[in-house]
Amino acid sequence: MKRLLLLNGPNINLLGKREENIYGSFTLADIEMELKKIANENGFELDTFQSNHEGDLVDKIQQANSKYNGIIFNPAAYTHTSIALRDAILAIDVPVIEVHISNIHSREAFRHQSMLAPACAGQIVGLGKMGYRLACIALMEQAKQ
Ligand code: DHK
Repeated sequence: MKRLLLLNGPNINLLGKREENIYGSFTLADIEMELKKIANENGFELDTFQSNHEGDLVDKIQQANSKYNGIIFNPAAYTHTSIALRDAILAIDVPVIEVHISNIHSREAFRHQSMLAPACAGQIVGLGKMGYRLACIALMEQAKQ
């Protein structure tokens, strides 16, 4: 069975309650349910994991080899700071698509740079929760080839 991982970083557990004007009113559970449904309809399993701790995210990425066909990853604030997450992505053979709910390029200057994007297969920003769906579809297409 082909398998995807939906990985979310710090404060994504607060979706629906945090800065709704930027992140919308949907919750992490909404996203997880939607992606599981899309994955299952296409014959994939989808696991989910959210953590506020950088090391836990590194561990999860390290364990992804030979377990997952792709990772949908919103690293949240660690996007802009984490060399450890970038190195973890570079260390595995699994394609990772970086997703941001908001358009990081139209926000504060410190959000414009992603430490992780150069290590990722692709990046989707600014499309709200649709970005997760598009990343999921792209990884399933790639895994079928
Ligand atoms: C989420 C966060 O928590 C921020 O730290 C990032 C990202 C943007 C998002 O748009 O999903 O800068």
